[in-house]
Amino acid sequence: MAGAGGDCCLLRLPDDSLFLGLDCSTQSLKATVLDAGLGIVATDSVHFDSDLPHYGTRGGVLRDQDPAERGRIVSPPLMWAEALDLLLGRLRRRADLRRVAAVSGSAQQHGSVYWAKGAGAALATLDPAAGEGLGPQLAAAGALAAPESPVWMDSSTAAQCREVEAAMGGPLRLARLTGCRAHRRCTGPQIRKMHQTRPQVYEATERVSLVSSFMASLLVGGYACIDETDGAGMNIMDIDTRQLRQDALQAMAPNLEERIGKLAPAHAVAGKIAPYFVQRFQFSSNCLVIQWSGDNPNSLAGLTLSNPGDLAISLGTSDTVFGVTDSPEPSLEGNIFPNPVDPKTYMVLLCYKNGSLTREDLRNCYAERSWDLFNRLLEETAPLNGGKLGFYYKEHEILPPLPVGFHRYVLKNFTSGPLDEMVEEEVDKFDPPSEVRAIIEGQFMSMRGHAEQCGLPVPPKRIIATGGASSNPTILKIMASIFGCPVYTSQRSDSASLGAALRAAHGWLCKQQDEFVPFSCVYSGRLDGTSLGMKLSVPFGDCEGDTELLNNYTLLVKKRLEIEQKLIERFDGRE
Ligand code: ADP
Ligand code: XUL
Repeated sequence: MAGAGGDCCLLRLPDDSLFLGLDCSTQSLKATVLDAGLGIVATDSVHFDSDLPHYGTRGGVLRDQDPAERGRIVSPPLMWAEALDLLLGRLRRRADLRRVAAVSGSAQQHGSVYWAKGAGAALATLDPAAGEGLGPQLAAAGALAAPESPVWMDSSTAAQCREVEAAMGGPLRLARLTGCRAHRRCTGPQIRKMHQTRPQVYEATERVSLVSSFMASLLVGGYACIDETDGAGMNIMDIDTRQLRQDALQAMAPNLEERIGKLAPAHAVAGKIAPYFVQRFQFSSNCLVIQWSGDNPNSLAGLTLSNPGDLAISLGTSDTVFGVTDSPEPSLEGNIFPNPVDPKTYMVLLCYKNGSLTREDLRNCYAERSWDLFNRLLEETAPLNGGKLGFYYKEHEILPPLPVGFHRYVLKNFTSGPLDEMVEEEVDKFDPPSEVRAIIEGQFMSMRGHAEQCGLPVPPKRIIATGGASSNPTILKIMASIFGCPVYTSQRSDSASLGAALRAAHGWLCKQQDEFVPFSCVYSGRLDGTSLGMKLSVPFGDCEGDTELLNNYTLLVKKRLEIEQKLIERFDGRE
């Protein structure tokens, strides 16, 4: 038996088995299928806007134009259900789903799904023989109390966040108890808002799922638990004991505990796959569904991040920065989540709302909608951008908390310091190449400054970059210069669905052993030459001038944080 400290080498995944990982992210549902040697057998994806246009989403979401609910951003859960049918239908042509021993998943964090009374029973009786798939069957059964789920981008809960923080003894106390202050996207304040503004929905709700447990519920044909890792993004779980806190539940909404159900560890089995999937897609009836979790925790697993000196940066719809720690110190800026593959450690995470979609907007505006031209403009401009600093908030930003707006400054004495002689002048616009460099440099400078403040390793030993924009080497080069370390990437930029596939294998092994086994048992000795291999994308320190440039960025980072602070004071509380 290979217990927590035992010999992993004795554990094997059966030779003919496959492990399926899904990632229900903001813009798409993606899949990675791994074989027992951790080679990638198939990948596929469904893009919500283009593959399921009848839901009318842009970037996977719908925006409420009602000024009374400024910042409301939602997605239709039936779209995610329909995407699951569509993706599995495509995937079965590429992989033998009968061989899938376990499936697990990843999903955008914080989003809440409101199941109607009786939905648990409807889930158990989904009909594989019906011409209609999951979406129409759930709709016909009236399974949802709300047709729209507020997602992580929603920022309409400012009032609820204030109320919750006041009830819990202030933002820092709430962060220390639950892993983060009441950020607007956190599920607890979102549920509170549903209870206050749509009481009929809350009353009709039998169960609240996260996006992760919603998808797992479809797969097991009944309510799946929320996992302890994704559950930490709700403000209702005690970050030390991983139990729901009565005081926090009460601060959100009445009778919430019965609507949340129990929490489960991320490596636990949620159940066997439901007959609907066995008959419709030929899964084996023994296929295990391992608890789903959040996309950032799954990325952490997919990048096999375990070294405290490593920093991961994900450039997806959101930009996130995260690392592993065994002594978390909750702060007002970041989030602490339990590590989904190691019960002894935690992940520290910073989240930016203005990630890829804001970069795309600037690309469309200044680079003729082309990443190639965008990169050429980056290459034509000099590092430090002639002292031009840009702040681009197409969406209400999480970090720093600032309303929609673009702010541009030109600094005098930007290379020589000292800081108080580096004076900024606000301007209306830059030339197009400088705009492009300003958004990229600005984001990495902000990440570096805030990572340091949250106790993440700066400079890191190395950065592992992931997410859609990590496929862009010109962007990664700027990341290396600003952080002062080499940047690595994995074979595929979709570490979340890869992480989910690895977690499926991990959960399967834990079930076989009847106890938790170290995650490294899944990949021990196989980091190179498999889907997990990392490659050095950008070295650091080899070129003359690297260190001098880094010192200049160090000064600019300080200046940027100073300007950010002034902006926060200027826009104090404005929506
Ligand atoms: P998510 O999983 O959060 O939905 P992804 O990680 O799939 O998002 O990233 C999608 C984003 O990747 C797109 O919105 C796009 O802007 C960005 N992207 C794709 N290719 C490039 C590129 N070459 N350069 C910069 N960004 C890119
Ligand atoms: C993390 C967060 C985002 C979403 C995006 O706290 O809100 O990264 O998980 O998918």
